[in-house]
Amino acid sequence: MASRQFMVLAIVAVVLPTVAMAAEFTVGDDQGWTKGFDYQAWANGKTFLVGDTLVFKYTQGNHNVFKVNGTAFKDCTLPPANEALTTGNDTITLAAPGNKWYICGVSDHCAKYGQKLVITVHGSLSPEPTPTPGAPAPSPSSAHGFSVSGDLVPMAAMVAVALLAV
Ligand SMILES: *[C@@H]1O[C@H](CO)[C@@H](O)[C@H](O)[C@H]1NC(C)=O
Ligand SMILES: *[C@@H]1O[C@H](CO)[C@@H](O)[C@H](O)[C@H]1NC(C)=O
Ligand SMILES: [Cu+2]
Repeated sequence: MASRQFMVLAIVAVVLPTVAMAAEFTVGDDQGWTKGFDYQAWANGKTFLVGDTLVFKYTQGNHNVFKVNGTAFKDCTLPPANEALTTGNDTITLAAPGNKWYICGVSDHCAKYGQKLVITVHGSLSPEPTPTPGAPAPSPSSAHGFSVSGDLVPMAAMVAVALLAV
């Protein structure tokens, strides 16, 4: 029966990374995109891969979303108003690896209430991208980098055990 176990593991090894691809992250989970929420704590321990999507949810008019660079992120500098995302259900596909910065441009939400998010997007199962020079790095305590395979191995083992127990 060893070959059956191998088959199960092989199937799991092939299927799981596919399932894990293209995750959709609701920024702030149930809280959505709002003032006074610690978005760095929210991002901590999450692994963002190329192809994943971020969804910024908020009551239209109360907030908005600007994609900015590291300098504008730090200083809460707003780009031209016509670059804002304003639907209240703003979906952003993470198309390329690297650091990505998002801020709210309504009132002083960014500067005073910390309504800003920085994440690092990784290429699928590939090594760390080179950070943008001069950009503030995200918290080093986050489980980025090679944690994808680190997360998948125990997950694959658990699924394999569950399948074998049937
Ligand atoms: C960052 O964005 C700001 C505002 O959009 C712009 O003025 C500035 O030149 C940018 N800085 C870099 C380094 O790209
Ligand atoms: C918000 O956007 C997501 C992704 O584009 C979509 O699946 C969902 O139906 C939208 N929800 C609302 C309430 O518009
Ligand atoms: Cu806001």
